[in-house]
Amino acid sequence: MEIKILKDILGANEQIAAKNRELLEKNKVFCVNIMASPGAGKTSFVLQTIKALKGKFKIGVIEGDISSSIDAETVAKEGVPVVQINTGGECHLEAIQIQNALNNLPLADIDLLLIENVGNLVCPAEFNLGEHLKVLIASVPEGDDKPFKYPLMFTTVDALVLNKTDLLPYVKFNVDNFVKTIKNINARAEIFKVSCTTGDGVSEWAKWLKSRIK
Ligand SMILES: Nc1nc2c(ncn2[C@@H]2O[C@H](COP(=O)(O)OP(=O)(O)OP(=O)(O)O)[C@@H](O)[C@H]2O)c(=O)[nH]1
Ligand SMILES: [Mg+2]
Repeated sequence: MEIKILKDILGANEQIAAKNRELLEKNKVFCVNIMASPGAGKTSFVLQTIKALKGKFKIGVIEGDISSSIDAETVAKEGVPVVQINTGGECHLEAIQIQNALNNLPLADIDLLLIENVGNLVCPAEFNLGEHLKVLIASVPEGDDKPFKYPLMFTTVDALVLNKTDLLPYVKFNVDNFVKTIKNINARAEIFKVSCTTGDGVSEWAKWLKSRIK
């Protein structure tokens, strides 16, 4: 019985996600769903991506959080349109919330839409939003064993960004093993090593994203 309920929720979500994708394509908007655990650096990564690409694309942002508009306020300072979704307790964004947010964004004036999902390494992976790309940010202080513990998230994404590489001298984290593990469980994922604090590696990510948009 429980399984049936879950199927119904996911089925309804898929239908709305497909509608979101239609609306995005009608407006020529490329959409990226950014997922990660709390504090991995999603907002910092959104800011770095805006900085790297704002001369080339008109960017919009959807911020997902259980509560507060802290991240939306931070991103709005970059002068891009932002909508904050508060889930009120849910640990992930769903397609219906994105549908609502899309109705509140100037889609005709956006080429690239970045969605910051709710900080969580499990639930967001189960819900398609209508996005073109799913990106996971893993960060050095979380440890290099996370692909084994949260496999769905790591196997679902199109790109894996290892953030906070500036902390590598201080934290036990084997980058080579981590990369090897990702390649084993998700061979198609592009892997980027970045520091959102120093800006290291961001240009490689921006270049790849640009190529995907075109
Ligand atoms: N050293 C270091 N700190 C970073 C880096 N990127 C982000 N941080 C710090 O990590 C903390 C969390 O960053 P956020 O960008 O807010 O992370 P988030 O994933 O958006 O967090 P939530 O939205 O709360 O889940 C902040 O103190 C950032 O300054 C990095 O590359 N290196
Ligand atoms: Mg954030």
